[in-house]
Amino acid sequence: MQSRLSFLLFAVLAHPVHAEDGHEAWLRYAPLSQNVASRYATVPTEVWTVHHTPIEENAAQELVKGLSSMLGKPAHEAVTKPSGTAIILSVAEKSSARAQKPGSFRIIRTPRGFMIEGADENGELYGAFHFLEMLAAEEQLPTAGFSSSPAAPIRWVNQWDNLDGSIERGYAGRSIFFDNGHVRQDLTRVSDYARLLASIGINGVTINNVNSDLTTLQPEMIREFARVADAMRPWGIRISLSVDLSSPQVISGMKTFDPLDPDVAAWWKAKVDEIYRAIPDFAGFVVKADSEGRAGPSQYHRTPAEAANVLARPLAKHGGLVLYRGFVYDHHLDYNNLKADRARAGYDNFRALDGKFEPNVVLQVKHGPIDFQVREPVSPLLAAMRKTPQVVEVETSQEYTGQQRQMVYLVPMWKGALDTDMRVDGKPSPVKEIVEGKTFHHDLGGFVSVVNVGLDTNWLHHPMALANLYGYGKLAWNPDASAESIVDSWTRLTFGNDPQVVKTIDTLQLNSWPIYEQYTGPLGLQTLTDITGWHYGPNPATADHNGWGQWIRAEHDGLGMDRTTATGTGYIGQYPPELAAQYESLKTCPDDLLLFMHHLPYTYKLHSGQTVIQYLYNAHYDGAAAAGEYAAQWKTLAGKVDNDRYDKTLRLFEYQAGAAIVWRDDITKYFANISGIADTQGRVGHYPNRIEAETMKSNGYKTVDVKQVEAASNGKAAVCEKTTCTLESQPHRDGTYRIAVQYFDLWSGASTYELLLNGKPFATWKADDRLPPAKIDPNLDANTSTRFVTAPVKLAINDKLTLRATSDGDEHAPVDYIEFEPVSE
Ligand code: GCW
Repeated sequence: MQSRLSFLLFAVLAHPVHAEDGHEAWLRYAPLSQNVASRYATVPTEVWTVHHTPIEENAAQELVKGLSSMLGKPAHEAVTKPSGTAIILSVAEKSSARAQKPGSFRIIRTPRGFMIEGADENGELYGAFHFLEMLAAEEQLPTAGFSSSPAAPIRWVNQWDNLDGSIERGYAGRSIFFDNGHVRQDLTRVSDYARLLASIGINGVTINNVNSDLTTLQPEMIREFARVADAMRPWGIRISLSVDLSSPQVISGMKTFDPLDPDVAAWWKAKVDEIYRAIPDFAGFVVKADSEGRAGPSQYHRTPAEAANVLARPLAKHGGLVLYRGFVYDHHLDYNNLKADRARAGYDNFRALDGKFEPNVVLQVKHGPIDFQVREPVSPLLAAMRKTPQVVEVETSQEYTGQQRQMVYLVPMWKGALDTDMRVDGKPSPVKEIVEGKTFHHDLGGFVSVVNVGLDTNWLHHPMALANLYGYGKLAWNPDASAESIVDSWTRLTFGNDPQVVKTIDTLQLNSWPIYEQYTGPLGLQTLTDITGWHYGPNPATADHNGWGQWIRAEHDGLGMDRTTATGTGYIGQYPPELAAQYESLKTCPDDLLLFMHHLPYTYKLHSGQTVIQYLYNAHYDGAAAAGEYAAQWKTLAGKVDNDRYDKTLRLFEYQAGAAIVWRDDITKYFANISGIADTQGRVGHYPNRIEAETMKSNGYKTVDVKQVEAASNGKAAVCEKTTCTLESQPHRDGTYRIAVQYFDLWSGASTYELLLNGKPFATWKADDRLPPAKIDPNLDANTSTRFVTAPVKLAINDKLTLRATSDGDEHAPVDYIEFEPVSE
């Protein structure tokens, strides 16, 4: 023990400079200024824990590491009970622990220092992290005592990791858990992830994709998963697995997987016992069934309850749970049926089963009735299941919200869902209290988030995206915490306490969701992305005329889904009466959900007095303009943020500015075309500063049609047919301009582009981004459309601007247009 301690101490002191690659996320323990550190002069540097269990040891070591680094004086773990001042970690006496929720902790100031007392070992760990967080955010330490307990027992994350190492809807590199069909040999990253999760109070991880690999429950795999459980256990985290209901058939060749077949029940019992032999604290199963092509009980005309129960019964004696997903819907809906409605599916499939589940089955319900859109109402199922405990599922992975290339702080959106008062029986019943078990009196319930961290050094790719993971944990612990206070702590821990840094980043984050909503899907239209593809760039046409049911019913005369009980699908009637009445009436339906609930003419006037169509235009222009400001705001922090994270964030903000313009133009053109109503401000379809590539004098470029017409200005682009090609243009008048080049950056190659003014090169860049591969041949679409913008340059009308580009592989240096953005002097 002693030698390990002195080694750790040495390691901490020998590396006072933090490498800021984002890996430490909010656990950087950056040294505090001397001034601030002196305020904590009485904080003991000796840490003592009674039992030295692995969890306690991690808690103690975390304190040693954090205190040493932040206070700049070596802390250490005592080998024998300290006689002087100390921070003492302990578990509460049995009788008082029993009265507290698992995971609770108290921090008590004593004459001899501090006592961090957990209701259990996890509580000690959470208390230690909380103590360190107070220091890192420069907060005052409690003068007497402080106590905290989690809102609900289930605080899990789901990883959609496949055993081959890929991750469904993951945007930060490959799996930290798996590679090539196996658990990775080196699980260092897994331990590091467990530490991060523990620091925000998470206690469970479902390590594999809900679209579960059919070999998941093979005996060899179970032995491999046990290694993951071993790596996470010292951080108080239990693992669970996503399982496919056809496993008895696929793994053991049984004739059936009918949940009511006794042999099938016996199979699950034996399998569960086998798992517990390898993983004694296994947390349970997550089940996606009869959903998006997964096998399910419907094949045998059995109910989800019958399926869930056959798994739940053998788990019960080991303390395991089944989290059965409410995400069950028909993805072959008939678009021509005006009563068909995917949003109804959760309630329609599960409502009648309330009371039929075993006590250790929990329904896992996405917060909205569709699928993690930029704005949705809350799922009516949450209010309908009285006898069944529920967890609400939110998505940290930004599938529909910019895929961690764009900044979207999601906590305000989640708060909106959790705070929605569903008025069950006419009484206050916010969603958070339903899942906490308060409304319907359950001991079980809580929170799940799809996270999908990957091997990227900073876990989620965009430095700003980590605020969502941090925020999810904080909300799962305490859903009453505000989005403002959460991001404020995150910023302080992640970027330091400089007031300008804190204010700038807090403001950027807090505005980011409403801004993203403005340019990607206002008025309850949901994210107007390519529903049938990558869920990234704009493609509103894909919402309609298919079986997926993410319909917006954009027609010539009107727009939106009529979900009223009076004339529509009746979805609104699934809510308790007060909420239903609010959504049913145009007078009281909030504008931001209007087109989710109603089908209306484009000329319908909103509460603000604007027409629907003009609001759509304005929102897209305002949103894109606001996103275009992020980089300038970020630049005010130059020199105040370390270079690595400064540069990475700046590049992403510059990229987002361009992506927002792609969204703006695509969607406004789509609605202008379909409605035939012009933008009263004359912006949509008129781009006076643009010169289309296909109209420029070219050497080697050829004009091509872009199939997703709105994705390219004028529906056309130019591709280079040789190795190196050029395009020439001139400004319309003298002036100072930023020159924007709109091009397509494909997954496949890395073309080089160069701008020359009167033959003299002045800007160059590479199209080496790995944007989602487009499906539409020739791969030019709104996912890959990218904007490069120069610094301001003075141009005269006769100046010759040349774009010289070199193709790479099958990326033929595609160009859409060049825009001369006037800069006011
Ligand atoms: O949002 C959709 C995703 C699917 C996902 C599914 C689900 C794992 O596009 O990729 O599948 O939801 O939640 O099951």
